[in-house]
Amino acid sequence: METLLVVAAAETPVYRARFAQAMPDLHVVGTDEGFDPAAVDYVAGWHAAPGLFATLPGLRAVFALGAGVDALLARDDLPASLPLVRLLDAGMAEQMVEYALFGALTWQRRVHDYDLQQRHRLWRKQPPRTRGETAIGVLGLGSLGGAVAGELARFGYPVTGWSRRPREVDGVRCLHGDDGLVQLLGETDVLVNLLPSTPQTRGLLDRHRLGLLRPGAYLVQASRGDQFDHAALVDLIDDGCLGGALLDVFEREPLPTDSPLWTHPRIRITPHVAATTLVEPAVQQIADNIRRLRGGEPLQGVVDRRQDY
Ligand code: NDP
Ligand code: OXD
Repeated sequence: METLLVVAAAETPVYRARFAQAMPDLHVVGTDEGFDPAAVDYVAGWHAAPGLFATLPGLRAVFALGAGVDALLARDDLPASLPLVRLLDAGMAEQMVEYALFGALTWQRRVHDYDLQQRHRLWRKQPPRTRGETAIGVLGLGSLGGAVAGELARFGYPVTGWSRRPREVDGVRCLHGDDGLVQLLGETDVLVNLLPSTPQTRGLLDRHRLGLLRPGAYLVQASRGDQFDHAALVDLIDDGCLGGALLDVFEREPLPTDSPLWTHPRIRITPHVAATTLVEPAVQQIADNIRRLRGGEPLQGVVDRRQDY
């Protein structure tokens, strides 16, 4: 019988039980109990102890319990020949749509302006903004970005998306390439970043590129914290060039308590919860992939090691 090792910190018992139920023909073990490393065929998890994969000689595939695989790719115990498989949507796209919509509405309905006024008991109407005049830019048009771009367009926002290769998303103007990025930034009021963290995207939103956004624009940063310049963001907001930001991800998580981002009146912080992995769809997707692997069928969500996502 094949063995699946679950590595999911405090959630290990929950995943272990659910995998065992979904795949009775699989021996499911967790890092919270004793297991024979030589017997492990598959790992499903995140935050595996350093070096763990090197102790599993029979490992056939690693299934990430998340969409982003930058942390797994940064490890030195995961050979490039081993299939690394990530979650595709698995209930996260719907949550990400809600998060991006929350950011778009925060800018459109001037939530930060009115929050500041409320602090001063100030009753002052600001000029209204319509959805039609709120230009949304979405960086990344994959499982999550594609859903976000499409749903925000359906909600009535003019949406432009950007990807590495040419893409088509219903109702969305899709751009690619360096010129496409410059064009998107210059026409965007609300920028939603859903690019994976790769050598090409780390530091992408630097001072120069953030400065290309429309005056007063808003950043929704939901992918990874190493893609934007924190200090430049604060400076640009303080100078009035940008209107604020909704930040879910940071270079260091938890965000250190002395970070100035915590107390900035035009920055809203959430603790990496824009889209949370849901046990049921995650287990179903991984179980389906294990069945595919056994049947010699192609797996869904295999990471392209040449592109790092
Ligand atoms: P996908 O791999 O499905 O999509 C990635 C998109 O980014 C694709 O459209 C891809 O282009 C584009 N892209 C990648 N590299 C570049 C580049 N150099 N230039 C331009 N476009 C590029 O990823 P997901 O949508 O599933 O997830 C996106 C990210 O969201 C994850 O990597 C993770 O970091 C983050 N995330 C955050 C969560 C949170 O709670 N905050 C939860 C889940 C995920 P192309 O279409 O051409 O391949
Ligand atoms: C993910 C995440 O990548 O939670 O799934 O950030």
